[in-house]
Amino acid sequence: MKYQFPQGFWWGSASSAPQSEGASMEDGKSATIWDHWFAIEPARFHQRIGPRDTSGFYRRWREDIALLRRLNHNTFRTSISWARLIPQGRGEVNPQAVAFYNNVIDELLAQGVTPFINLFHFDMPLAMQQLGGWENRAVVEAYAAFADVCFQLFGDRVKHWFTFNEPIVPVEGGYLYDFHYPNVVDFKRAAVVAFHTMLAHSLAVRHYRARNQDGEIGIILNLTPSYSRSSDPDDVAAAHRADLLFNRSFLDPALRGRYPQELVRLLGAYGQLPTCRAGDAALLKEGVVDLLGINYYQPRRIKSRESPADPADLFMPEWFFSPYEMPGRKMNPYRGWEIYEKGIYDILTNLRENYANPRCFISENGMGVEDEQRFEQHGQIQDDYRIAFIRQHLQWVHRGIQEGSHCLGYHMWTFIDNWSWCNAYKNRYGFVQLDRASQRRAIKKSGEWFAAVAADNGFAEEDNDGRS
Ligand code: BGP
Repeated sequence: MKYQFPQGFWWGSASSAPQSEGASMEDGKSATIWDHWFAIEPARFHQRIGPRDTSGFYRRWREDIALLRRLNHNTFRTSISWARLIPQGRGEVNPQAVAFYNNVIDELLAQGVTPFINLFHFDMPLAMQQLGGWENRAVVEAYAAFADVCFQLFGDRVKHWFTFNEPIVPVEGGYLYDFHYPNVVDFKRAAVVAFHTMLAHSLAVRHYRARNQDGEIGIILNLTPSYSRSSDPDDVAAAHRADLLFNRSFLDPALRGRYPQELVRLLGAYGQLPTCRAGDAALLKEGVVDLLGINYYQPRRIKSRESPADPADLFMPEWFFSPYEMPGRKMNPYRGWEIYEKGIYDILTNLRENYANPRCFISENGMGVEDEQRFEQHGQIQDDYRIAFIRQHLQWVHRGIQEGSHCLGYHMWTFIDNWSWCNAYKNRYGFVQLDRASQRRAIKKSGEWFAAVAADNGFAEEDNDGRS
């Protein structure tokens, strides 16, 4: 049997400005929270490698786009750095940044690779964070103005826009679990950040639509399907609440233009709701997307708590559930994430059955592996585990499509080994190997496999190399 994908299926990969550009304080770019955090707490970063030290896309864009072509990508997602384009967060536009992004977009198009452009990938300009970041509505306005500048400058050629990548991650990292700057642990502030992010999203969507540029605008969400340990009603209720807090908190506004009543009631009961102003509800309604990007890495397994939370403790999502370590689960031990391929299909099914089957695509899926050089033979990394990972996920995507899901593409995280936040270069994700010292690039076996799949628009079941 052949897994044949619909004509025009998007084959590609995703990247982001802060993880690939480097030149993080050059040519007029100002600091983001990552530059700042690294400057004050370098020990929080694996081997003290910070955001200056990337695969150097800012200088090597032409070479990298040639590699995208060799990988047979028909689409590629990256982001525009707000701190590069508008160094103070609002006001003056940096002409060097305009020239850079114009070059990248024009070269992608010239090579037959359609650019998908995202506007925020965890990279808050420091100047904006100093105003309070997403807690301050002035920053919401500034972000929307930045988005509008991007539409104005690049919207003649870019037809697929995304307001945010994984907007819940800065909420979790920066305001709940201490893995992003500003390292706050405070649920109420986290809820404000989450709410204001969706207002910023909606305002950007409003600006985009006002321009009538004949393209589409979406958002990229990391969806983590919640599976309960058992059919015990307490486990099921716990999984349901985890789903409300971690998936539906962004999915519902993005696809339905409003928050789930149940979530509003739950947070209201604990005094954790952000303040809503006149006009907010109407604005959220305008934020319903044309296209949903789905990042899928891992499921969330849930059990009920053994004892109720102590009201004297800090209010946290875990008041409502406990994480469950399922015996026998398949793990990616390097990243500590469970691999559960069927999750990708469950997401598509949920979207089809409960969200009117939106236009969507897999915008990230991938496997970070440590010490990949040990798999090198004759100068090429033999990452058969990555090929198996992709193939097994794609089989479930294929099944979802056959059952009617409106899934338009599959993008891998990521094109070339890149800087992964606090993990820096610990785990490698790319189709292309990066030698950090020499900056030499070499296509891995998975890159060749993927290029063949893209050229064929599918792959045969029995075929280990993906060639027919
Ligand atoms: C996603 C992000 C990416 C990327 C990826 C891998 O959450 O959108 O930016 O980094 O995960 O995760 P990590 O880098 O944490 O290993």
